[in-house]
Amino acid sequence: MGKGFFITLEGVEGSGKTTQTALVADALRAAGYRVTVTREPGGTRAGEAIRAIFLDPAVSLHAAAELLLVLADRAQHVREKLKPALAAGEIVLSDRYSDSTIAYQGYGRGLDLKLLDELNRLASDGARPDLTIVLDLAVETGLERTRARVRGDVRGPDRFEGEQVEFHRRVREGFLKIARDEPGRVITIDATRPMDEITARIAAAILALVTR
Ligand code: T5A
Repeated sequence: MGKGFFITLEGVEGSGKTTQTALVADALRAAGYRVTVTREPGGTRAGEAIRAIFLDPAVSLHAAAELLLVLADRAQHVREKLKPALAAGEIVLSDRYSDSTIAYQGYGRGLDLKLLDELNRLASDGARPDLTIVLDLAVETGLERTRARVRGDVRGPDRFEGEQVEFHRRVREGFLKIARDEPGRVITIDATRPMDEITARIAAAILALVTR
């Protein structure tokens, strides 16, 4: 049983993480790798239940309650899904992880960054990404993409999509700061490029890591 690789995709709303997670997983599987695709919040039965509350625009949450919900999701996700898949030697692709907590609850909501580091440590039980891709674009472009999707859908905007543009700008700055601080782990990619070009860049970065 070999050690797996843990890859996270991060970015603002509508930056293409979900699209790219699926496309990259297909590319890696076609190349013969075993891949687990997961997401936060979600990824486990408990996590999907938490996600429903977390995103519901009709549910009002204090910033501290929001934080503790997403950490509960992570604590379960890591132990039930992430670590077993990594122990089985798989490549795990997660659509969001702990950097989202720093960006949204830290930079977005203004919670203390040191406290968030401590709590992330508890929730993640030492599971740190080997590689993180930040898909970056202007928040207005990302929000417009999600609005276009909402228009063709029965559901309305979720609790975060309904936030002010200033909130999303702080979140974006948070992701860019994380990327500047940890260049050895984080790669930033222009999320306005064509989808196939982005997939190729992410897949190449992952293959470079796993064949090192
Ligand atoms: N959250 C999460 C926290 O606050 N703290 C945390 O710790 C964590 C883990 C999750 C929410 O929870 C918050 C952050 C989030 O607000 P979610 O539904 O998972 O909610 O939200 P997002 O992750 O933002 O998901 P979205 O679906 O809104 O955005 P994606 O996944 O980035 O974008 P995607 O792939 O769905 O694409 C959006 C649209 O753009 C098109 C797609 O076809 C799609 O229509 N698109 C492109 N168009 C042109 N060019 C490209 N390159 C394109 N790529 C995709």
